[in-house]
Amino acid sequence: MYYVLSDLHGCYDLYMAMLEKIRFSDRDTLFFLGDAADRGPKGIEILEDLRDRANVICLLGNHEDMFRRTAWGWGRQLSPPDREAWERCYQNWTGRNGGLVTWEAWLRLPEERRLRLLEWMDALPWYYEIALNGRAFLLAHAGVGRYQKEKRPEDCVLHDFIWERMDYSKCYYREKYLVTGHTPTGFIEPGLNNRIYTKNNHIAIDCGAVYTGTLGCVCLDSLEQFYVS
Ligand SMILES: [Mn+2]
Repeated sequence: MYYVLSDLHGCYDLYMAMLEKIRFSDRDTLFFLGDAADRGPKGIEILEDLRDRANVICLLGNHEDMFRRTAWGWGRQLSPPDREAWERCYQNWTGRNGGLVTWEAWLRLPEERRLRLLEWMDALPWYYEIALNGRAFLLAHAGVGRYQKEKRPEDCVLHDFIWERMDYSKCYYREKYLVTGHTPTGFIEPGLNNRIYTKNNHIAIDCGAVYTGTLGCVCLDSLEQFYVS
């Protein structure tokens, strides 16, 4: 079976509880749609766990992107404009976006583990397409920003997949489901009560685990939903 998770944000225990709930095995595949770290405490542990499983396909989220940009630029001799860009990236990540806990944990790692993690994040795909049981899915962290009907995923830039917020009241693709995290479903539909949003060929799975204590997961084979709290 194929399962999708996203936005763990350091909630390692919920992640493990979900793997148990879905009885995740070597015969299954897990898509993780990004944002493993930040806000919550155990992001590095989650990232390394995802990386080390042969049957996990991890996509890049905006938090992994801020993490790798900050970490690669750290301690380098940068020209003044690059230095300013790095400062902005660092402040945005560690300040507004809850990355300080991850940054401090990363600095405590031995150098070999630090570099291995960054190199792995650099190689993460930005989106993934899969067809199963007659349904087609386009998976990305946030969506397909600056959407145009004729625009293909391969024509998008990274920002489109990891930062843009979609209009969930709109059906972008008639022939496939757009599966995303990034925007907690409570913001999409306030009465949703920490449940996965499924309308207009969107499957939005970020139930805001780090805020709500509820993690959602969807099985792409059956569209069955799973929750742990
Ligand atoms: Mn995000």
